[in-house]
Amino acid sequence: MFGKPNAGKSTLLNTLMGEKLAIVSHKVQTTRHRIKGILTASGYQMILSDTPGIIDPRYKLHEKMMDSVKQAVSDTDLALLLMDGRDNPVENDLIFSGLHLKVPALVLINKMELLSKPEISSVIEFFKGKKYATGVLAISALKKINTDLLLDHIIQLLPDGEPFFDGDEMTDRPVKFFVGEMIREKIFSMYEDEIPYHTAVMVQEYKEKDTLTKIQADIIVQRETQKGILLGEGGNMIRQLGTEARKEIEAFIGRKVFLELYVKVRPKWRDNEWQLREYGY
Ligand SMILES: Nc1nc2c(ncn2[C@@H]2O[C@H](COP(=O)(O)OP(=O)(O)OP(=O)(O)O)[C@@H](O)[C@H]2O)c(=O)[nH]1
Ligand SMILES: [Mg+2]
Repeated sequence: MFGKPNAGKSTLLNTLMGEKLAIVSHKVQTTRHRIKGILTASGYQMILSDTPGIIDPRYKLHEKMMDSVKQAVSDTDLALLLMDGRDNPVENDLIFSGLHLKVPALVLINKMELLSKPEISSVIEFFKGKKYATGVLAISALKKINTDLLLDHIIQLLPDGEPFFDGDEMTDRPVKFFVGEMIREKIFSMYEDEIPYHTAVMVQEYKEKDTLTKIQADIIVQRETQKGILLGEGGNMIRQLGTEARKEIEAFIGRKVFLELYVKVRPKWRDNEWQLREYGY
């Protein structure tokens, strides 16, 4: 899946998987890593990749995000090119052709429930003539409109092959990764302005004890002032963050969780190769 930030790629991954794997927010640039969802049914297995929204890189972090997009482009059998139906088709066309795809592609006009019928038809018409577009389909990833139809189209366009993964595997990422992502999602929903973009989360400890799982994570920010905002008055914000993230993690792993969060200041981490690597980028 490829497209601009906020097109709905992560939402679509979750809808197709029938499980929340990828974090979602109304803010742009939520996804920073490629995440694979493995969908196995009788007769097929498909590996769906969520990718970061396509942007012009301004930091090393952005470059790494775009590297993961390129990597996904180079090893896909079928590209899903997603756009917010309300967005400018010409701009999206530029991005899609810029991928220089050598594989079939379906253009997906997402958020169709927000558009009128004539609006939908005109966007579909616009993309129908494009060289890279094997097909064009209007969908709603959120309201699950045409998503079963999309699955049928995907199955028809996929090459035959042996399954790569065991049927019970759902993703290529460890639980620890999703724990960090769930904390990051709460940061995206609770804090405004630059805070989510200046933040990284690193899970330092993940230990299964008898009755609960103990997790300790660092939240990395760039400045002291941001640390103050994250903590909030008397620590009220970080407590709320901890509670909300813990509930989500407990639901995900099906166990009680003891979650400990520390906020650390690391100036300019988004441009520091060594630190980016340490934080998993
Ligand atoms: N109305 C509507 N909203 C949608 C739909 N699909 C996604 N959204 C919303 O659009 C916003 C962005 O969704 P994401 O799935 O995070 O978008 P993304 O493409 O993964 O964004 P990045 O990770 O930043 O590249 C969220 O608020 C979603 O709830 C849809 O079909 N209809
Ligand atoms: Mg995303």
